[in-house]
Amino acid sequence: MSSAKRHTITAALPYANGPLHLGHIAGVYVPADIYARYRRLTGGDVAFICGSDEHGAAITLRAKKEGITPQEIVDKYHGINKKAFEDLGISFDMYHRTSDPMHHETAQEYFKVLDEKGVFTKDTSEQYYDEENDQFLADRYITGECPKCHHPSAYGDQCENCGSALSPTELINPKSTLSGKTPVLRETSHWYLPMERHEEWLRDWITNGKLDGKQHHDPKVWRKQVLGQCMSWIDGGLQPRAMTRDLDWGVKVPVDGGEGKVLYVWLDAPIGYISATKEWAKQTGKDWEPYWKDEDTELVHFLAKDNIVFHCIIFPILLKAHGDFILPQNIPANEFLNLEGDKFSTSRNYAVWLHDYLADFPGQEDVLRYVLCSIAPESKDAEFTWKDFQARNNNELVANLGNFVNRTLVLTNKYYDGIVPSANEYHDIDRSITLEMAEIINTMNAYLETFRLRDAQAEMMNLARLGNKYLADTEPWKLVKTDAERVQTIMHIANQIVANLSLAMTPFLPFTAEKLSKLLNLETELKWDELGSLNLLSTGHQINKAELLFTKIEDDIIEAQVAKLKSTDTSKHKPMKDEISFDDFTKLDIRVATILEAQKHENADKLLVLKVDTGLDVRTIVSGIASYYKPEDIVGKKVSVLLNLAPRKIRGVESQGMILMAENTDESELAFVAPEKDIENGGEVR
Ligand code: B3M
Ligand code: ZN
Repeated sequence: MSSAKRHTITAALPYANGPLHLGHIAGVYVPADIYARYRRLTGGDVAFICGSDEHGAAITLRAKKEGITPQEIVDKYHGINKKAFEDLGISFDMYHRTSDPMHHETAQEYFKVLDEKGVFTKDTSEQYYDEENDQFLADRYITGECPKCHHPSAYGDQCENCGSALSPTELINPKSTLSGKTPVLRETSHWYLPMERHEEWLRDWITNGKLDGKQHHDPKVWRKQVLGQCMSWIDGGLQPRAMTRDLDWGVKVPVDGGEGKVLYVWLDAPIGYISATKEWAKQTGKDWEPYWKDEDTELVHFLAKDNIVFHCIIFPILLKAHGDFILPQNIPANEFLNLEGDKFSTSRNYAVWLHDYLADFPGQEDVLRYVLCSIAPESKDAEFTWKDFQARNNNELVANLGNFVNRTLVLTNKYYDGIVPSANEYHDIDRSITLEMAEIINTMNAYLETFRLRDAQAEMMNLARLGNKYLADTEPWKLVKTDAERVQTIMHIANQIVANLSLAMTPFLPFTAEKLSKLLNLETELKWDELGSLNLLSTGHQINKAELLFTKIEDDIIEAQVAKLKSTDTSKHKPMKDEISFDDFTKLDIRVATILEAQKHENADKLLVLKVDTGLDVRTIVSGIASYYKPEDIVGKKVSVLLNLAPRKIRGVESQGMILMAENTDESELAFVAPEKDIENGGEVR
């Protein structure tokens, strides 16, 4: 049992650039919530902290894509995500946001302390620059091949495939994500964190759990893949890392020379945990500082593996370099959850969104919590399938947990009008229940203490299995006519197991725990250290009528979800348009043509104005291909032109027809559609 007086538990701040999907929930938020609830139940003074991460390229790129401002993007998704967490019972004490002025002040104050302490080095270097968009490129503004694992689309600051932290100049064949073009190099200056200076203490802290010569934590309780990723990063050689950016959206650099620059989002966001704690403390009349500065506080960060390096290396350096702050005791990062054989993908819209699940499965929040905890990717990537979701609900929640509780409550109402009967003489089987229950509870607690939440939940379910087996072995429904006293004992014990279950399930299934507490008519909250007792419900206690805790999920519901997933997955071609007749097609007059001239549209960056020889005439066509082609590169190219499209003015220029283009669904590439042999201008496409 942790001896810490206080528990500061953080969950990675989701970017407020889109809705949450089940991969986020399984990887970070259900595990964090289980742990926070467990710590509260065991009497801990808990600060469970999260909020929206509202800066960085992830936000501004999404805003650009949706044609709205970054503030509008974060306002939209902060609200959606905050409500979705609440509806799933993720019990944050504070869900804050990094666009809040109080966070800006906290982050700027923190930066000034580090700057005054000489923690940073100031350096001028060549950085990638997109001339077309007049912007330096960092983080998600630039993409290229990862130098470590050769994943084709790593970001400028990180490869999400192998987790490596990168610098843009390390990328192979870099491209601007704004223009798609190869960027140029330009000089700029930034504040750098010389991480190599921290290698020695970091190595000792991570491998031995030691800090400043004292035992800080037990490294054996850290997950192997976390240790592995940290050590490969340290062994790979820590590099200086730019902690400021040439951007206008973010926390402004608060010292001279910082004009036009903001804090790197991975400097700003983790400080968001601290500012959120300050906000919580202000709202609850507490002092925030012990939660971040007192050695007697256990600090734990919940996150997914692509955030390990920021929480195990960069943020600890920033915490230690500041001097006032404690370091995390554990970072139980999860691996990734995949979906029906593929990766979750926001950009491809390939996901089960949390808000969709909550709308489609009202009252079944705990089913999702249960399934995601059951398959949690604690040591390796895991898979969510709708079939497995259905099976776990029907075979485990309904047939095991729900069935045991229902049988006990129904029989207690049937035999005793809902009054818990007395326990008479114990048989061996009764005595063994106490022992088996104690063993299950001890094992569950041990798993909870060491962040093995999936195994802890499985132990909780073993309580239901124990109860079902007890009823099956004692068969009170057969004895009730011949041995009433014996049945009283059996039903007394069965009710005690149900009461233990109602308490043990609380961290995992909070909604069901509350419902069951009402069915048991529990006036006062049971205490966690009472778990294992066979006297939680005193003889004579009146329980309420039985109600089903879970309901079977039928095949048609699952089939509809699978179909929905396939239909919204934009990566496998957009869904086919409505069927047309051959006559409809013959109305289109498509010809082979040649581009004679090409120039940029003077009023629109994305447009080119083309002079095209169609074999019948030479005409002007305006085309939205400026992001993919330079005018000088396409003169003389063969193209296919839709001739008989009604002429229309585009930004003041009349366009007479349309150039046919082929485009990847994710808009990663676009190309002319042209005959693969030399067909003359005017040749018909049919
Ligand atoms: N916003 C989550 C991500 O990388 C990131 C976490 C910040 S926690 C300080 O998707
Ligand atoms: Zn990589």
